[in-house]
Amino acid sequence: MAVLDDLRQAIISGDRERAKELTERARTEGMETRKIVVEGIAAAMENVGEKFRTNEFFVPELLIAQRAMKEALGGLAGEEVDHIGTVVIGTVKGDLHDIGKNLVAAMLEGAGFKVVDLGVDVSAEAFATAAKENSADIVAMSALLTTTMGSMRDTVARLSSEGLNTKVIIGGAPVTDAYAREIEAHAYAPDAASAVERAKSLLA
Ligand code: B1M
Repeated sequence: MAVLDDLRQAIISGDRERAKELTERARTEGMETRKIVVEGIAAAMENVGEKFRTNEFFVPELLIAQRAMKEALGGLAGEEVDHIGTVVIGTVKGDLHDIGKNLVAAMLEGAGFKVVDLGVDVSAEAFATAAKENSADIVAMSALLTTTMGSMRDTVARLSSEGLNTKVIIGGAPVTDAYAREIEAHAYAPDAASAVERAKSLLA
């Protein structure tokens, strides 16, 4: 679809205004929100991630594309969809990396979850409070620093000490499946697409 091709291109090249305008146009044309997110916005960011991995893009391009992604998501504001579950997501305490987390959040939203994004530097207490307030099915945590991974353990412990039976999914470059098992998180996902798959299976 031409509008989605143009939207992906606008995000990859970091053209914020065009990204928002194209998202709004896709919506006006009656395209499903999920399709716009999955095939437009998230697909563009996957491409950006790939360019980053192959050294075609560096940090500035990554950040510029991320801003365009946010603008595009803004073009969907106010859209009501039937949600399949609620996810509270954030980057853990002490950690300010949010590009991967935002990608995971966008993919979850595209898959039909209601996503409550707490941003970065999120404490165990803040995760627990938000999980309670939003009756969350899932708490999703991202960490990019080895030094902040411990915060995930603190959050799992906090959710448990507050008697919340919210499922926990974790991810981020230094995080592993073994670590998830060690801290008794319910799932680990290596990338945004598998985060969606794991989250869906946690609802079952
Ligand atoms: Co920082 N940084 N950084 N950084 N940074 C890394 C992570 C690092 C590996 C660079 C390096 O040394 N080679 C290193 C960490 C080393 C370590 O601990 N192992 C590092 C460091 C050291 C630091 C600082 C300490 C640097 C300093 O100040 N001395 C500092 C820390 C600040 C802080 O957080 N307190 C810092 C700062 C920054 C910037 C602000 C400049 C910027 C972040 C901007 C932002 O996010 N808004 C930044 C960046 C951009 C990076 C790199 C270059 C790129 C990270 C990224 O966005 N990747 C990174 C090096 C690298 O990865 N090559 C690096 C693209 C993104 C799409 O991938 O986030 O991995 P990623 O997400 C993936 C998966 O991991 C997964 O899905 C995503 C998409 O598929 N995923 C999940 C992520 N979260 C998930 C959650 C899930 C499931 C999957 O479930 C809930």
